[in-house]
Amino acid sequence: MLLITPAWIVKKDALREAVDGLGTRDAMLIAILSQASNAELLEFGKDAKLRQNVVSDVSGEYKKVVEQLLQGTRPEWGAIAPEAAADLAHRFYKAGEGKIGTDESSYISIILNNSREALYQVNHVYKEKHKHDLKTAIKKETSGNFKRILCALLTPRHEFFADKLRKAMKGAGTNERMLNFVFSTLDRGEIAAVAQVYKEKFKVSLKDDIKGDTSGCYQELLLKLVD
Ligand SMILES: [Ca+2]
Repeated sequence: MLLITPAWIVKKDALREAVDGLGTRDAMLIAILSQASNAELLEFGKDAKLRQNVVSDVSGEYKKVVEQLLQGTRPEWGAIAPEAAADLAHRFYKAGEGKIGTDESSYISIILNNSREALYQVNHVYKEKHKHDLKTAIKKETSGNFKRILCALLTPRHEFFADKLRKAMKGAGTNERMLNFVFSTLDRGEIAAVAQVYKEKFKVSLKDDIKGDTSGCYQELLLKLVD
């Protein structure tokens, strides 16, 4: 059933589940919100009860990012002029590594008001100038779920899901919830792209890890999806 339900409905259910009951499963919340399209984010935000549950479960700077994401206004594509990328890289430095303390709202504003493509350009400039990337800067300057969601927003989509699958299988036990989420929300083309990144990054095929960490019909099903 899971596999023929439209992706946005699976995501919405997973989001509801992540904030239901005691505590929040932040890894899932971050995976859903950081990789959803604007149309999906708006769909989640329109459900008043769900929106309220999500927003009341998070706090601080992390909450600001979540609230802004649910507005569905982050540009989804588009490169920017080289000068604009250089300017943003400079602002990013000034907001974090280039000052005592951290200007979190500038970090949020830069990351949530630019497309992944634009941020890739900014990252390139930043790396040339400061010898490491934006994520390294974020890890030095921020912490907790705020750090995690900003890093998730900067990670290329296929790499993000490759990391999630690896962790779901190689962490303690097997996180079937996350495996199901990834396999039921990505289409075959995306799964193939994720499998390729997986192999490059972890030097082992996604299929081999699935064989090592799952069994029975479940394993067969996952292997079919990777084919
Ligand atoms: Ca600083």
